[in-house]
Amino acid sequence: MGFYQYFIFISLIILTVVVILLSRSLKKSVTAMHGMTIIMFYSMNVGLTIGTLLGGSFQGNLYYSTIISILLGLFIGLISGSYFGLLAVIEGVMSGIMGGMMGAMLGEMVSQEQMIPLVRIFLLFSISTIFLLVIFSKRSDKSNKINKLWIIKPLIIGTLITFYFVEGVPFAEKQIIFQLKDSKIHHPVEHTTKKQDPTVITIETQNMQYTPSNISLQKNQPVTIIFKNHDNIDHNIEVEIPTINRYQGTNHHNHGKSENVIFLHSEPKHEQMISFTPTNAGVYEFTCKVPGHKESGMVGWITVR
Ligand SMILES: [Cu+2]
Repeated sequence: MGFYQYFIFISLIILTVVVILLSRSLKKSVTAMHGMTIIMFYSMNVGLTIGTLLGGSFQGNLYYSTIISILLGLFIGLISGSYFGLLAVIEGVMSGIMGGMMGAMLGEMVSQEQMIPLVRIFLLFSISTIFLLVIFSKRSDKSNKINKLWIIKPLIIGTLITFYFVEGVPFAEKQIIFQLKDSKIHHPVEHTTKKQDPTVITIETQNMQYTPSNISLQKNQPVTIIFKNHDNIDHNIEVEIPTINRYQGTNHHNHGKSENVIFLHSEPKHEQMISFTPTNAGVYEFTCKVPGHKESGMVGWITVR
């Protein structure tokens, strides 16, 4: 948890207080149906914001980020729906749980750089709840008392929200982007300049990328592949390639893969290795089988000559 995470959490706490206060003053001029819809919208988006943020920040710990996001979503739905009655509370609680759960999975599956714009989108939706409350309350309002009040207030609220998104959010995002860059500088992936035995090839993963992603092997020449995972999340390599003399050094699990499938799975900050001799020339695609990782760019190619 860094500055960015606290910034988003404090924003959500302030926003929830604003939504609750608005609900209290507008509950008479908002219909039950509108109230339910607004609370569903709010809880779902806050759940998604929290879930994406926690899922992305604690990658590799999907269980904990999901549980915490669900509990926070539930709590937000419970307190924000309270002025609109029991149905709004039920709606809010369920939406908060669902948003938190889906957000956590989303945050787990994307890279930390991709998490930042997603959090911003869900945050923007969450804040839009203020406008929904104002719009729906006006429509059903019979007296002009509240309307007069809201001639000035939309300007103030609009200005505050614009300032928040133009100055506040980018400032907080810069802090986490610095952190992410910093972690890359302090733990650099050693690139291929190191002289290595030609029969030992190291494939490393960092930020959902294989380095190198293109490797060349000699037909009928034994090779050892070392798979080093620098990320905070599990990764693997699976490739269908005809081989003989397969010897899997450190991976003791039998994954039930067929004869011609090479499979290396590595936990965060761990490494695995396998030795084999490729027997057929060709180009073989390898990918990470963790859901979403191939789509995020975890693809590479082995060329056997
Ligand atoms: Cu992966």
